[in-house]
Amino acid sequence: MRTDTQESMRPVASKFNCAPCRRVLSTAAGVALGLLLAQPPVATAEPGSAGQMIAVPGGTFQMGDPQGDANETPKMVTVGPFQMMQREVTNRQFSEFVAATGHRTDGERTGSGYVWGRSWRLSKGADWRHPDGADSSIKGKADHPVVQVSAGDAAAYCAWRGLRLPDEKEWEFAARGTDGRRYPWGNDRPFEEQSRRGNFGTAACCAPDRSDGYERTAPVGTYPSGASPYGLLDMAGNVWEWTSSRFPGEPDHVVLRGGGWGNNSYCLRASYRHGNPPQIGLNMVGIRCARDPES
Ligand SMILES: [Ca+2]
Ligand SMILES: [Ca+2]
Repeated sequence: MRTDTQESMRPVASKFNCAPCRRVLSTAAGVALGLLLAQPPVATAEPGSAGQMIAVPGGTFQMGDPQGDANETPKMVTVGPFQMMQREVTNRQFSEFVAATGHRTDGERTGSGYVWGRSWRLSKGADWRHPDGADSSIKGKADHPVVQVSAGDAAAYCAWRGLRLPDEKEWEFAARGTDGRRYPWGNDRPFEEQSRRGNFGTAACCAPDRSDGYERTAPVGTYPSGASPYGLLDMAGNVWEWTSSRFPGEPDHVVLRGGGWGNNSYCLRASYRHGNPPQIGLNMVGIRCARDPES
């Protein structure tokens, strides 16, 4: 069952309705989720420019959220061990891929990409080098996450690095571990007591918040207090991340996870699911790669 929350990411202005994004999670419910069981990150050195890979041990966890959307009905899920990039793929990293392979993104081929204003609009000339439209650029944003990449572009990038996209079970496990926490850092809201745990939007869905100095993307890893139990950064916010999973019941849509710079706390929850057509790029959607453990 799809909801209007999911429609909020769809690039169809007439369908835009982010009302569910305004849902406020009760503090009592958050507290009731219990104590957190933080686990130290286990990092493995990564040669080249792929960035640091984090070893995620795998295990069994409750996927979903009883207070979330209908498609978040909790169920017990087991994932095997894998590794995942500590940070989102940056413009610098993606430019290395393009320089080496000549890859042209779907946005470059079609000559347009979706840009968020008060709604999603298809912007001529928007692509990964011009994330917010033809007149924008990535100058000074080498360490910001690459955006305006399709699911195919994301998979091609990961493959070039010898990696792959995570499926959504792996993604959710990496984001929240096994203790049922709502967000990567725990159950506290993304911004409390001067501690900002990610790059996200205002409480009034779905508007960017420039109070952190970043109206749209921020350099990857800017918010260390938002780390997941395994030490992954920006799993909530900054940019949504493509997975390799098809959206249940909608095989033409691919699951995105994590929320972005324009979303409020409801959409930043580790269990929140959204589906998009795989061929489109948006200026709030990026890449994080995974791989199987080294044998
Ligand atoms: Ca911001
Ligand atoms: Ca993210």
